[in-house]
Amino acid sequence: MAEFTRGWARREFIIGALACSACGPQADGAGGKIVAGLSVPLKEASTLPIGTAITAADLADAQLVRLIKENFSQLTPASEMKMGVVINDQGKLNFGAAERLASFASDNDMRLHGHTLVWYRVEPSFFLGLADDPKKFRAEYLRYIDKFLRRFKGRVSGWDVVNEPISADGTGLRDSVWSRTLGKERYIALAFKQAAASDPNAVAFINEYGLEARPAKRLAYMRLIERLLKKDVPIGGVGTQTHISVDLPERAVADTLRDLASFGLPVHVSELDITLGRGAAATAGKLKLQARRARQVVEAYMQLPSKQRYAITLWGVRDRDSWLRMPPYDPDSDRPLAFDDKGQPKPMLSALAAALKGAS
Ligand code: 9MR
Repeated sequence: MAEFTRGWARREFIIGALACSACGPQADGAGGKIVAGLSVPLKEASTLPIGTAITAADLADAQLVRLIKENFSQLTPASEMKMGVVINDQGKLNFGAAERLASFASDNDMRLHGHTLVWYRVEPSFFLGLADDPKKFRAEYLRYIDKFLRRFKGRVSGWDVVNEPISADGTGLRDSVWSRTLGKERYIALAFKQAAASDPNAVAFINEYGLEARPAKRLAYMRLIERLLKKDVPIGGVGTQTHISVDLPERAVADTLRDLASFGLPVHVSELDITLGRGAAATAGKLKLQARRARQVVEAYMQLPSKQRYAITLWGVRDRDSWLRMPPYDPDSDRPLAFDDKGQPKPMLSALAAALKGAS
């Protein structure tokens, strides 16, 4: 994708505590109607890439594969590009599972989105073993990123280079083996610099969750991005996972996307799902509200300048495949995605398709 290059990192960016809606209270307003009964395959309704996330094991599920081929034009490996899968205890890299998903994407004309190089939740024992030798640790860290990016160069449109850098309380930075060994923010800067050197054409994303419901966390994320860009760290795109709830205030997604777009970089709605709430029954009312939230995501995204629209990615296909259905979340009842447990389209799918079609 030539249009998404690192040139973006040099663009003017404005955040201003000032112009940023993360800094103020959120409004609750009225919305429009959902077009009922419209069921167009998502990717046909859309001019922008519509992604989903799957695991390599999912490739054995014929129904899932059919739904993906029909509806999605971009693929994010849910696990297979994470360090926990790729690197063994001796530091040897195994790209077998990542390659299977990359082949599936290319066989089906889908763009591949790389997820994720550096994440506080994955601290491989190989790196933990090097933590008392920061020089070696740093060299291996950079080698890892370099090897990965060079291998997938030309096949990946963008990378989540650093995932979830903001602390759980939303005010500071994550503590991890990466931050402790390489420096609080330095590990992020190093990763982006290496990514730019190893694959200058892939959009290098920073990615975070919880930005819609928690304006203070959004502000911390934006401040971090601002500090890094000011130091010429080549961040190429801004991701918002968008794991949201049906109960989110009406304007929260639009405010978030507008704030994040203020850097002038491509924005990725990178892991969209909409929880009904733990243990909530899937009533018609809840599903309608879910559809309305989905429509709002697309409509808000379409307000961004076209060059900043990288993709909207749903984090899974059928409700039963969602991470929210795994323990310790809600194994029995949540319905966060666009297809139900049987693979049938939900009101959320119609709403997404109608909003994408309306905007095209
Ligand atoms: O959905 C993913 C699940 O299949 C994996 O087991 C899990 C751990 O690797 O990660 C899940 O995806 C997460 C994503 O990588 C980052 N944002 C939160 C997602 C849900 O936990």
